[in-house]
Amino acid sequence: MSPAEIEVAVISDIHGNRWALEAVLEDIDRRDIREIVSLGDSLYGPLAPAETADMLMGLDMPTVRGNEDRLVTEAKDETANAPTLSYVRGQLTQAHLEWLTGSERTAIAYKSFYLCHGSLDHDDEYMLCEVSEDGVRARDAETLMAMLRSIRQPVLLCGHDHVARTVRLPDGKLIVNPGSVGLPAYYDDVPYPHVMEAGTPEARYSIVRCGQAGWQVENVAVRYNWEAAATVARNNERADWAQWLQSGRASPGTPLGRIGMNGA
Ligand SMILES: [Mn+2]
Repeated sequence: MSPAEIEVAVISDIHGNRWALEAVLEDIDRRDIREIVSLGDSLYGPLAPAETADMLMGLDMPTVRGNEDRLVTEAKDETANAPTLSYVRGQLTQAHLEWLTGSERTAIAYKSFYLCHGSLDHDDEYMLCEVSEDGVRARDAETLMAMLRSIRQPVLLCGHDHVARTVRLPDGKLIVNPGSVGLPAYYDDVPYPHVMEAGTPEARYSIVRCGQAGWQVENVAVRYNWEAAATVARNNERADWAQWLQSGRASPGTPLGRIGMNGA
């Protein structure tokens, strides 16, 4: 495949939302895009982890492992104080868990793409922004160029913060975060309390192409049945997830969860 012919759909952070995944895969298929890569955090959440795993296993695409995937595979039996984690573990078969364990933390795909879930070194650290006591702040170009110095591929694909964002660096590299297929907003308290939000409930993904004009990114937002997903979240005692799914917002002042997204 020469660079001029590359067209790849990038999906990330599905979080067991099979309704959103189904809609995104249909959209990708409708556009006749054949190549898909996935950036991890595929199954964790109070939704439909087993059905999501079945769909993903059938796709056989380059996939990296996210922090929540690691949490799911490394969880011990004593997860009583982590009801969502224990729900996910209870739904998954041995085959699902083996598939989840099979992904590496980083990968190279179609020669031009370097895949990671969070930052290059940590699956639970954001690439494009940093969180401090003062809030969430975008990393500047200098910092990002230094972080990517060892990467030879022209395009870095990353997820984890659930917000679609593309950064073109002065050295020519492109960083693409496709946003989240399955969870458009969340509150988390690690490393400091913060909110991430897409602002609308649609499922997000990106299409990355290389043609005569160089690398181009198209961000896509797909409508799907988020009420169905929210109902399942509510039935699994996660009113916080239900609210994030329905609104794409997790602002203070809206009914936030008792615990953060990573609070398991
Ligand atoms: Mn993550």
